[in-house]
Amino acid sequence: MKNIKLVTLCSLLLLSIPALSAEYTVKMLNSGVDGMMVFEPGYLSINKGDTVKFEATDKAHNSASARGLIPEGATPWMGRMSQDISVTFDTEGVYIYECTPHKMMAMVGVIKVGNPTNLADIKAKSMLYKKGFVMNPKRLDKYLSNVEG
Ligand SMILES: [Cu+2]
Repeated sequence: MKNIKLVTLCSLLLLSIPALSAEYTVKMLNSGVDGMMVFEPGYLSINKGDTVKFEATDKAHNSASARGLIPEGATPWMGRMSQDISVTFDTEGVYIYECTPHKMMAMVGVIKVGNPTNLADIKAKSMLYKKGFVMNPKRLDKYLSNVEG
């Protein structure tokens, strides 16, 4: 009898795991708290298995993972212009993403999923990436500074 109760309890615990994953929303905006052409919030700290919905609040934006600036083994994404896209993060680490037409204006964002084991690598690689920005050169550094080592 005791064993049956234990098995039941374990089953209930297993069933409850998916309910723990959360969904976040990041807005694509022409103007926000961090300036013109921004993702808001531009920095997010989430857990493995959580989902982020990039919302086309303003039009003519998209969300795409920055080439080579996501954890090894993670799946890249490329949202369509002016459309929402939901991305579930199953690989831990630091991700940089961008709006394809406004990357030059530093319309970029950072998501930390669980343990940021690739932070040093991302910081090093972002040096070259930032050279493509013609405005808001400090924005990406500001977001990256939120990632606790
Ligand atoms: Cu944009």
